[in-house]
Amino acid sequence: MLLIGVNRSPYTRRVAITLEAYGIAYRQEPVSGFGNRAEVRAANPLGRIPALVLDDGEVLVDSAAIIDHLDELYGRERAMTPAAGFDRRAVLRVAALMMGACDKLLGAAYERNHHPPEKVHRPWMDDCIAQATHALSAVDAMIEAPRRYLLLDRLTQADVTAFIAERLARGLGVDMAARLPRLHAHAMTLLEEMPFRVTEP
Ligand SMILES: N[C@@H](CCC(=O)N[C@@H](CS)C(=O)NCC(=O)O)C(=O)O
Repeated sequence: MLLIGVNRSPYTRRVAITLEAYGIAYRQEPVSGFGNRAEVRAANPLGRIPALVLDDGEVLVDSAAIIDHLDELYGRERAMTPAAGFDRRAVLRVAALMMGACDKLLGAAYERNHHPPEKVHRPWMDDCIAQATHALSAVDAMIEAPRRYLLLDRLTQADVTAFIAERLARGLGVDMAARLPRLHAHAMTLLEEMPFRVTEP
């Protein structure tokens, strides 16, 4: 399998972490959505990373769709998103909040990085960051006592998505250690685990 995208992208890293956690062999082409338009568009007509090229040449796009396939491959019963029921809904809820937070944070980053300085609308950036921080706070509040994983006493996509969103928020200048210390500590603990450590950009 070939993973297209750089791990600086939270969506790509989510897929890379999942591949590592499942022990699935893959190669990676570290291209970025903005820096390598032609290469990325060759795999994904929308020009976004990640894309995953399967061994028979089929190309999957969008981290959620890619992970859905990896879950199928790995075995729904063991997957990091449970197959059914309350546990599945609980994991999907956190993942939706955290991926939505990434979308908002990237919206802020795009505002900052893709406009001339005099055209950056700071109130819009702040609104995006506030929306993301609100979602991150909801996950921080789930961690009433220190614990290894957010849900189900095992690694799930709730942890993976919380990890990447926490990281992105810090990158945008949110002082996570001060503002959301439980989530920050959770992310730091996850970083000790192999799938998180080896995908560090
Ligand atoms: N919903 C998509 C989002 C992917 C995405 O927005 N990727 C960014 C990189 S972090 C990108 O390629 N942006 C380039 C662009 O939008 O032109 C997913 O989950 O894979």
